[in-house]
Amino acid sequence: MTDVPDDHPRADSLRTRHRIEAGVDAGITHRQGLIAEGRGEAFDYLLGEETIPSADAAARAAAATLLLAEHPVVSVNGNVAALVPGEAVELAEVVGADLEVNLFNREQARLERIAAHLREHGAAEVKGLAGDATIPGLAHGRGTVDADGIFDADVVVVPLEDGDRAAALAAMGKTEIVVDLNPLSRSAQTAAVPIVDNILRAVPNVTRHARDLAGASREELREIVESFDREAALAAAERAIRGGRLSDA
Ligand code: PTJ
Repeated sequence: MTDVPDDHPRADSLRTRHRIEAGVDAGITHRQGLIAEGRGEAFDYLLGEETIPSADAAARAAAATLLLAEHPVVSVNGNVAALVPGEAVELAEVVGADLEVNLFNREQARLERIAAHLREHGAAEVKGLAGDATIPGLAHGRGTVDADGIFDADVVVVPLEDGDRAAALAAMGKTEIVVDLNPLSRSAQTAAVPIVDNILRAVPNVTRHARDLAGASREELREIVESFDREAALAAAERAIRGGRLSDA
C-alpha cells in the first residue's frame, strides 16, 4: 500500500481510497466500488467529514432497532469488507446479528474471499454462500440470499446499497437500516432508519450505542425507535450537504 504522509491535509481520505484499492487488488471489492467510494467521498466532504447530530440520532435508533429484533442480519458487500470488516463483525456480535455476504455483482469466488476475510477478522459464521432463496422482484445478484439469513430476517443492516434492494426488502416487510452518505439515494429514502454518515464512522457508532443500551428495557428501546424521525434526519443531512459545511481541507 502507498505510504500517505501523516501531515497530508487529506491523509485519512487518501488512506480510505487505498483500502478500497487494496480490496480490489485482493479480489474482495468490485472495480465499481472505486466509483462508489468517490461518490461517497464527495458527499462526506460536504458533510464536513463528521457525524452530524441527526446521523448520531439515527445510529442510536438503529442500535435500539437491532436490539429489539428477533433475527437481525448485517449485509456485507465488497466495499464494506474492505473498509470495516472488523467493525462489522463486532457490531454483529454486540447485537446478536448474522453476517451475510450479499453482492450486487455476485461471483462465487468473491463471495468466498469476503467470507474468509470476515472470518480472519473474527466472524464465527458468515452466511451468503448458500444463496438458496430469492428476494422477489430483484433480477440482479443482490436478489440471491440465504433462506436462513436475509430471507428470514426481520431487520437488515444495508450499508452502501445501490437502491432497488432496499425497496424490495421493504416490500417483504423487513425493517431496514441503511448507511449511505447520499440522503437522496433510493436506499436512504426507503429505509426505516437512514444513517447518512460514512460507514467508517457509522458502524462503530451503532455498536457504541448498542453497548450503551445493553441494559435498557424493551419499552425504553421502543421509545427510542418511535421518537426517531426519519424525514427530519434526511432533511437535516440534505441541509448540511447543501450548506456545504466544509472540513478544513
Ligand atoms: O460489492 P458489490 O458487488 O455488492 O458492489 C458494491 C457497490 C458499492 C459497487 C454497488 O453497490 C454500487 O455500485 O453502489 P452505488 O450505486 O455506487 O451506491 C453506493 C452508495 O454508497 C452511494 O450513494 C454513495 O454515496 C454511498 N457511499 C459510498 N461510500 C460510502 C458511502 N456511504 C457511506 N460510507 C461510505 N464510505
